[in-house]
Amino acid sequence: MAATPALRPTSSAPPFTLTPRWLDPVEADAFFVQLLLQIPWEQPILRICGRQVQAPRLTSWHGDSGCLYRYSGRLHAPRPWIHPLEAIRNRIEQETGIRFNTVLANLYRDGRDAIGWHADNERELGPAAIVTSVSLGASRRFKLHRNDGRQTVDLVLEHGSLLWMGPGTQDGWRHSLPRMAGVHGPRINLTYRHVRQAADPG
Ligand SMILES: O=C(O)CCC(=O)C(=O)O
Repeated sequence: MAATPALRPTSSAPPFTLTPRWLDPVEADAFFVQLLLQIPWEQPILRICGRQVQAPRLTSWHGDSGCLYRYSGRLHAPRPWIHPLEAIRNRIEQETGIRFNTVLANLYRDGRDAIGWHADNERELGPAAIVTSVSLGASRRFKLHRNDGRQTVDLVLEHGSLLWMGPGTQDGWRHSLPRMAGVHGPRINLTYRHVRQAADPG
């Protein structure tokens, strides 16, 4: 499989690239409805400063069996792939040549749901992790901030867009999806990742 240059940033640019309308709108509509209905959404509990709080979003973790992954203070075993998640993964893999064995699905019910500043830099993802993020449903603002404080980038993640977060994004930047007044519709986000397993080199 050949890598698609359009999805790859140049060395002088930030290590992420947004492709709006990566999915055509009709296809994106169909995936959105299927995922909304088929994913067993749950509201995770986060441990913050010793307190347990409900995350302001619903999630579901899917992937190859054996891809254990620690986030929000807990070790998660993935649920099996479902057709729409696998179909989108196959499309990304065909275009990039990169293999992803897990996906975290997030459902933001409206503009009150959000995710705070963080990096997807868990040990299981290895150094130079690549995370590919597909957005469906309501458009939301997405912020990236360089760890050295020298640059902040605001993006709008629209229905059907693909955000490629290449090597250097998770170790050099943090990202967040802030609350957004006036957003009444739901948004689904899929972040495809490669979780290292015992058999992986390195
Ligand atoms: O919803 C988004 O676009 C971002 C999701 C995210 O940051 C994550 O799952 O780690």
